[in-house]
Amino acid sequence: MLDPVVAIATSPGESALAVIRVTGDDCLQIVQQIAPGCSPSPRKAMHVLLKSPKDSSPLDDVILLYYKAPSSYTGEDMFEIFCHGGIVTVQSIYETLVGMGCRPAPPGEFTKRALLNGKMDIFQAESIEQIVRARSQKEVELSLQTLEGKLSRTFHQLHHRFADLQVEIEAKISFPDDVPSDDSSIFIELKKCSQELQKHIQSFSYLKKIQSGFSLTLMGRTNVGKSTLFNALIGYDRTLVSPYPSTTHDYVSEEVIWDGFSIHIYDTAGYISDAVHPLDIIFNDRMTSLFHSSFQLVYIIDTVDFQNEDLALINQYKRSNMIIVVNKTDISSPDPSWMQKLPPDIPIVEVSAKNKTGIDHLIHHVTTDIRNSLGPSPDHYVNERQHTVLIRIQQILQRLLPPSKPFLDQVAEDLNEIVYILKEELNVSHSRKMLDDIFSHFCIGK
Ligand SMILES: Nc1nc2c(ncn2[C@@H]2O[C@H](COP(=O)(O)OP(=O)(O)O)[C@@H](O)[C@H]2O)c(=O)[nH]1
Ligand SMILES: [Mg+2]
Repeated sequence: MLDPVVAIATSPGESALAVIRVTGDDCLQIVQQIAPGCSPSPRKAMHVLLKSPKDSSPLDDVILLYYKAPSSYTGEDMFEIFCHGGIVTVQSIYETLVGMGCRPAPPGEFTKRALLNGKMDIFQAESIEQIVRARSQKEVELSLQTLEGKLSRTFHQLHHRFADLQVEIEAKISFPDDVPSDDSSIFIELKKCSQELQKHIQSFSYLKKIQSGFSLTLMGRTNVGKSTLFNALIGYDRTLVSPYPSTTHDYVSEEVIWDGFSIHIYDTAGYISDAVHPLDIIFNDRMTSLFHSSFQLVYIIDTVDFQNEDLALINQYKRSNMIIVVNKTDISSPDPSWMQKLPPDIPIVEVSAKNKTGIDHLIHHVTTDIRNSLGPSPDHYVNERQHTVLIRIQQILQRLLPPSKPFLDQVAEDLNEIVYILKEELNVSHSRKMLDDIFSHFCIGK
């Protein structure tokens, strides 16, 4: 076991509860000094009044959980103290423990110890941070697959395949008379490995897309109900709605999570067709770049006030991932003669933003467009660091595949390098620098 460390595992500020974690050598004796008379049983919650070891003044009324090594997150003796939230109690317990010899834990120290003690491998360790930092449910779902061990199995399988090839080639080079002279099976297997690698490399771009989220911009003439729809979509009254034209200036944005995806919705003042004022011209420029950079454009029409200008703007901004919303259908159904003028290849959704009808239908259209743009979801994904490792291997592999015609000696040499890289990834004793790099991005207490 390593020296004892302590960390506040929850965010600072007022809250019902906070969690303090202690792990390492002597942590049982240390905690017993602030929980006098308490002899904790492993994995059994205990209700305890913590006291200062100096003057026995009360620190807080808490729940203590003791995990005995090796059955703990870190693999060492470990405690979790569930105390009252807020600034004072949490800090006083934390400082008392530091005063008693617990070192403040650096970021990721608990997971780093779990890795060093063989409780998890590097992929699982990284997935924990990915879950904590996830911006969407989809990312959590995929990170949980890595935590469960899918990515570890992928790297192990790749390592086995390359190591088998390595043995086969070494045999061909050392005993050319004893093994078949045809090398084609080796190159077929190398190609298959390269295709497999490519699949995992591509999972990173899937991750990047879901991490950066999607943007949706509401567009349309003034008073068609953009802000009303915006508020209906985000679920509360964020922007001002009024019957007066130009209520919204500039644009406002809010994030929603639909179907596990993070989406930034922009409410705009639309587009000023007769702009002459310099401010209106600047505003139009900003709107235009927002329309172009948005993943999804939602053009809103007022069912009782459909204008030629709507048709002109729709045709001007027509593109994929565009939806036409016919709003205010609580007042009247859309006029069929107008509807037939709309481009037939853009989906149309009828809503009443005021009564919040048709909203689910609109959301369904948006999430379907997101899914279509992403393509099939990978089973799990690689993060940036793992992506760099796979790219490095793929670059080496490319030297061995057509149109190159390498000698077996060259193949053997390159395979040695690939096997070495994969071994380094799977090895429990990673270099200190690699661990420091990885864990420096973690949260404190994780
Ligand atoms: N009847 C009805 N009125 C609506 C609906 N959506 C918006 N409005 C009204 O239309 C006016 C303009 O709405 P607003 O959201 O500010 O439009 P914006 O200028 O496009 O942002 C307000 O008086 C809203 O109450 C709707 O679905 N039905
Ligand atoms: Mg508005």
